[in-house]
Amino acid sequence: MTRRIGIFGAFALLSLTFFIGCKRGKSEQEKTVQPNIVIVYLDDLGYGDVGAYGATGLKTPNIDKLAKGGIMFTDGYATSATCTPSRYGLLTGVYPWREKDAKILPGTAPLLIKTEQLTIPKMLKEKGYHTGIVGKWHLGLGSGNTNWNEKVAPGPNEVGFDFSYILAATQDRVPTVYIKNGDVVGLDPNDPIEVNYNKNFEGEPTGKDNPELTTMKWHHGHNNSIVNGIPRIGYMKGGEKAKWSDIDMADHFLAIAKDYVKMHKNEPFFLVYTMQQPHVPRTPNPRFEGMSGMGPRGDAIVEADWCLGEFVKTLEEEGLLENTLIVFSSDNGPVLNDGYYDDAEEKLGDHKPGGELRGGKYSLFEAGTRVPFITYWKGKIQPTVSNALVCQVDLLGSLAALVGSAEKTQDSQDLIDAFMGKSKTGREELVLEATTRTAMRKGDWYLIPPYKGQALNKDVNIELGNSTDFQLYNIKEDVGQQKNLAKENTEKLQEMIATFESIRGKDYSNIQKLKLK
Ligand code: NG6
Ligand code: CA
Repeated sequence: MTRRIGIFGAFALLSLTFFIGCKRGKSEQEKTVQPNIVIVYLDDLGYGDVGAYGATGLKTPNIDKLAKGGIMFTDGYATSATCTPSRYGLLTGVYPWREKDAKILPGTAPLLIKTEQLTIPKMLKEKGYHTGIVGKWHLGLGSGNTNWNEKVAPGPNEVGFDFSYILAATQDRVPTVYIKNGDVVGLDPNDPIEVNYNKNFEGEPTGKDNPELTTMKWHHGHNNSIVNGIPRIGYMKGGEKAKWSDIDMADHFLAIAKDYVKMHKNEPFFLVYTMQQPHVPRTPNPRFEGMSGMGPRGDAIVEADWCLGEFVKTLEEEGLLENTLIVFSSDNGPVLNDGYYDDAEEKLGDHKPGGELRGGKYSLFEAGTRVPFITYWKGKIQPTVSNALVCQVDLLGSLAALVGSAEKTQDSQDLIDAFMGKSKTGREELVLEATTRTAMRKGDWYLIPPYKGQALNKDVNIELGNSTDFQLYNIKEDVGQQKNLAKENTEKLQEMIATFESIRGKDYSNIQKLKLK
């Protein structure tokens, strides 16, 4: 009897296991979409800087290849018109204006993302991904008073990246060294690094006092410590051997990004490859010099395009291209003179870095945040042009949906169907930020609330979008935002204000008594 039950029991158990096994096998199969995911992110590349987006004077064959072989978004946005907030929005899926410290950070700023906060790499790690970042960081490091001669933490590795190889802030800010998983690369312990953003170190030359030591001249800002002949923002002493070579930076990051791919090709990986081009100081490798005919800014874009081509070639050679989703974009719009005399304005010719859009980097007008935005997945995404309204803040929610994660945030929408080309519907509205001011796009309409402050930043020669009146534009009919319809179309204005305030709250303007209210 016992034996019969035993046999029966064993049989039942076996069938149950088989049944569960089948079920698990099936559901696992259903949800195993685990492509590699790569975000290629440029710094200050404008909407009009790419051939596929209309540039004629500047050749960007490799970006164009992605645009033509994938989805070219005409209405894709960064969350902000400057770097730090945009990167914050991209990685956390949270609008940067919700975080009061999400402003352009000095090289000594503490880590902006909270270590307990959700990020894309954390979400993907949960799903079995290996995660890496190579290139510009600019989201702060450490907890304040960083000692660059010890482990620099918390940083990228504490907010979800298994591997990081970064420059701390920007190419024009000290410290001018690479940091690998928290360690300054090539640091000689006998030559410690000191960094200060307020005070120079005694006896150290500066761009301001020693112009004879500079090979690149500063126009505004950028007159502190001199590294490789380039005057920077902030003071730095020591770390001679660890200092980067500016003209080799693009090659250097490319080599690290390629190695990362080769090293992790046998597991799903997520790589954020953040190039420093065409941010200032523009230091394309001499082999790109003169290639654009537009001076260093154009040459740096040609160089970045080449880097992208080489990187994609590596994916192809490793047999990964058909199993890799590539997202290409820029952190904010274009600027010509961002603090150095480098012929960007003088040699521009007919080229329009922002295309037909008004404004540029730092601006609440469209060229500040509307940027090239492409998704590419060979064999999976059918080439098309999409006018879906999409934003980098949506990548968290969308990639979560792609890999079957339930993670989400308040601001990040699941637009995976738009990113995969299954739908041309994006979000309904989007709040955009530029140096703590905010505006909103909804449908074809664009609202800029009143803000105090200069209308034109004369240093960079960019219209910032400030006005004491509300501005309302129909960007379908008036892509260059020339005709303010706020007084003509009060009904639309009120509707836009209502939506804007429902997201943003009422405390958004630096003008106390808002007009028309
Ligand atoms: C500004 C710098 C500019 C650039 C920018 C950050 C001055 C006068 N200007 O403060 O050159 O570094 O910060 O750019 O210092 S971003 O793309 O990283 O946001
Ligand atoms: Ca930038």
